[in-house]
Amino acid sequence: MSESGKKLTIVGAGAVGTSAAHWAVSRKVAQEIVMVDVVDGIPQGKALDISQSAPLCGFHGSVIGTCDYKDTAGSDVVIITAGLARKPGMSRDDLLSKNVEIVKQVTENIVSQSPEAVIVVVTNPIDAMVYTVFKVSGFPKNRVVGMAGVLDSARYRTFLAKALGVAPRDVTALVMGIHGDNMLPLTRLASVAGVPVEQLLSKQQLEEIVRRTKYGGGEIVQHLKTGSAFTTPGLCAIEMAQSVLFDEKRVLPCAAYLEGEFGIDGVFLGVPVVLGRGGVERIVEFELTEQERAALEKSVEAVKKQVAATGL
Ligand code: A3D
Repeated sequence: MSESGKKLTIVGAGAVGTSAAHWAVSRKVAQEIVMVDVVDGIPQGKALDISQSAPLCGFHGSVIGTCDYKDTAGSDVVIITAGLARKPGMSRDDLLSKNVEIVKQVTENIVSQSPEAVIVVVTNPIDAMVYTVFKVSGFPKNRVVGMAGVLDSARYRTFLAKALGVAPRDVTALVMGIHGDNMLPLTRLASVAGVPVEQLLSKQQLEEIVRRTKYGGGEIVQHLKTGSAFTTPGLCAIEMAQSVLFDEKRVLPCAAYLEGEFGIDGVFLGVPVVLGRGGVERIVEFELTEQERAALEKSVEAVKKQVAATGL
C-alpha cells in the first residue's frame, strides 16, 4: 500500500492517539498525518519521533504535531482520542461529563477546518461521545462513526483462536451493541474458516470467552493501573480510517446512527457497517434471534442513559 495523497488528523496525542499515528505511518494510510493536543510540546515531540520511523517504514508523507487546528485544515478523516482514560475502579460512564466538554470543543474546531471530513470517535464512553460529535458537528450520520466493535471483536477473535489453537485471522466473529458490560459477542455467528465455533467449543468454554471479551478492557486497566488499552485501540481506529481513505468498503462493526435498523431508532450502537469513502455507506442488517434481540435491547437502554447524561 502507498500513501493515498490523503490527510488524516488525530486529535489527542496521548496513548491511543500516539498508537494510531504509529500504525498510520507503518500502514501508510495517508500522505499527511497531523497530531493535535492541548498540551503544547506533546504532539510536536511525538510527531517528530514517529516521523523518524519513515525511512524504516518506507513512508514518504509527513507527520506533524500541533496545538493549532489550522494545521488540520482539509482533513479527509479525523480520529478523536482526546479526553480522559479510565483508571482502576472507574467505569467508562465515570468519564462522561469531563469528556463531553472536551469532545464538544474538539468537534467545533474540527468542523471549522475540515467540513467534509469523516470523523472516527474513540473517546469513551464511546456510544455517548459519538452522539455528542454527531449533534455538535451537524454532520450527516454517515460521516460520524464510533470505534469500539473492531476492538471488542478483535479481543473476541483472539480469545476464540487461543481456545481453538488456530490462527486468529481465520476466526471471524462479531460483537454488537454498546461498548460496555452489555455488549453482545454473538456466538451463533462466530466461525473458524466458516465452521461454526458452537460446534467446536463447549457451551461453558464459549461462556467464559464471552465473559472475558466483555471485560477485556477492564482486565487491561487492572494490570496497567494508570491508564487503559492503547496499542490495539489505535490500530482499530486506523483500520477504520484506512477503509475510508482507500474506499475499501470493509465490513466492520462500528457505532453507527440507527434509524430503524434492527428495530432501533435514534441512537448510535455497534452494528456491522460498510465503511468507504463516504463513511458509513450501509448498515448490514440481518435477522436476530429472540435472545439476541433482548440482549441488544439492554444495550440500547444503557446507551440511552449515557446519552441523556450528556444533556444534548
Ligand atoms: P491519554 O493517554 O490520557 O490521552 C488523552 C489525550 O487527550 C492527552 O494527551 C490529553 O492532553 C488530550 N486532550 C485532553 N483534552 C484535549 C483537548 N481539549 N483537545 C485536544 N487534546 C486533548 O488517554 P488514552 O489515549 O489512553 O485514551 C483516550 C480516550 O480513548 C479515552 O477516553 C479512552 O477511554 C478512550 N479509549 C476508547 C477505546 C474504545 O475502544 C472506544 C479504547 C481505548 C481508549
